[in-house]
Amino acid sequence: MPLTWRKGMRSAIVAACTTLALAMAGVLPAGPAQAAAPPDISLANVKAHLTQLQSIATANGGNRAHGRPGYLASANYVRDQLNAAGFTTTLQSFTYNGATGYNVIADWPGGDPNDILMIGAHLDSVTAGPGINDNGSGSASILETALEVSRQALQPAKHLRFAWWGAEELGLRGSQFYVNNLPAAERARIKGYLNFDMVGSPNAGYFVYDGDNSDGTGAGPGPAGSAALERTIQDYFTSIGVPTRGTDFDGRSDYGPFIAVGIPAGGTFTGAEGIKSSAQATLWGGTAGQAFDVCYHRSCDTTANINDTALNRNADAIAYAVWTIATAVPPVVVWQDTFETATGWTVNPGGTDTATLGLWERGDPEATTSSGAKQLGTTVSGTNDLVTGRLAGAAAGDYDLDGGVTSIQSPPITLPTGTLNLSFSWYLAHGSNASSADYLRVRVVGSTTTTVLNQAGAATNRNGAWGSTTASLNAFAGQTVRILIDAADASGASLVEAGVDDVRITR
Ligand code: PHI
Ligand code: ZN
Repeated sequence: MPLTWRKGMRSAIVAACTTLALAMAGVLPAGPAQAAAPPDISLANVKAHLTQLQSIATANGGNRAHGRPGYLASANYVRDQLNAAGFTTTLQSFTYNGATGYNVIADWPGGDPNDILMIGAHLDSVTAGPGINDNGSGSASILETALEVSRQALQPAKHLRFAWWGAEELGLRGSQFYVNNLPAAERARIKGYLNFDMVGSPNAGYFVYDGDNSDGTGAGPGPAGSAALERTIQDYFTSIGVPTRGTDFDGRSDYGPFIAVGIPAGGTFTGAEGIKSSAQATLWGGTAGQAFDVCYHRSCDTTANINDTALNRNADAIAYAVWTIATAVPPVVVWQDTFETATGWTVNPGGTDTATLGLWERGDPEATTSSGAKQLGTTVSGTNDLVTGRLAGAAAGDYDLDGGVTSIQSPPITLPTGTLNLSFSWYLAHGSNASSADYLRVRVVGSTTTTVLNQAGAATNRNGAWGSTTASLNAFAGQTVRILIDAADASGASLVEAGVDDVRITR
């Protein structure tokens, strides 16, 4: 970044950053949380780290910039604290602009190595000043959070990895180097990245990265899972009664390289050179018509350039997110059927079915097409699924569902108590000769009956495509239930096909 800000520069940078290709694939984080109680992070401790970073800058020409001695001293300060607290640390070096830069990477031993939550902040300043808000604030907040993980001897379900990035101010150089050098297998293990860049701005706003693109501005949504990270952070601010607003994934901080490879991201931001509007001043207090951080990238970004309230709230939000996400108990599969083997499903359990052809069966389905895919020859997992007549026949209308209703019932399933979810994959396909009387329906039958899927046909062409449905089974906790699936071609001869696969109940 140039040292002086010129009119129009931000929009130019935003445009450039927004054109970065953002891979949108990703893996959702584990489901419902049952987290360990998040701690209150000590503001005094966070500020003590800022005092140290200020002293480092003061002793090294007034900055902590890439390639300057104040940067390496900052990296060593952070790393020493983490080593003493039991983290496994790495000083990852890279070269940029003819100077050596460093990322500090700190792994907390334990947790699922295939389910990593990363938390990062850039540790470099610009050359103009000590960079205490930008980004001593994020660096100190995640450092104190990591030290609290150690004090509590936290045993999270997820593996925790903290990172302090070098050369962010020169274009995300450290985080880009880290992501570029991750082996593909290791990249796939990182299920989420939380970024904290400027979290103590003197004229603070409370911004949360807009993972779901609910604001509809700038870049699109983050990779799948980003919305859940945004919600978790928002939950904390809601709990303390502080309203938040979204901030676009414009690519101006170290989440950029992560979302570009499909890793879900989230985080907070209290504002930089942008001007606080009067609406924002009404919402949060502070001064309308003034920058969130008047000392952004200036020599006055010192320990005097910190809003303690904003810093305190954000440090606590970081700990809340880390504890909530990393200690969430991953859902346990209570029961599942992938239909690879016979487990005791019963066709026509009530003896009242009227279908004459295409009755439910378990098997290896043959594909049919008629104005597009109808019966799917592929399953969601393995070779077999539940299908309305697995054979294709000579024409799509052979072995499709005809004549009325076909039903199939699972064996009895004894549910434990607790928070239960049912999920399954399904499709309904029909020709334009079908009608709204045709359907695919899935019900759960216990002491009461709940319909979890009721997909009606229509007099239009609908191609077969696997989708999935999730429903709560909390109302059936502790009961023995059966899953009842029926499909109907109820409006005279028309082309109707249906399939179900991977029925799973998790707690
Ligand atoms: N976060 C700094 C530096 C920066 C600008 C980094 C643009 C990346 C990009 I793309 C800033 O916003 O000024
Ligand atoms: Zn900056």
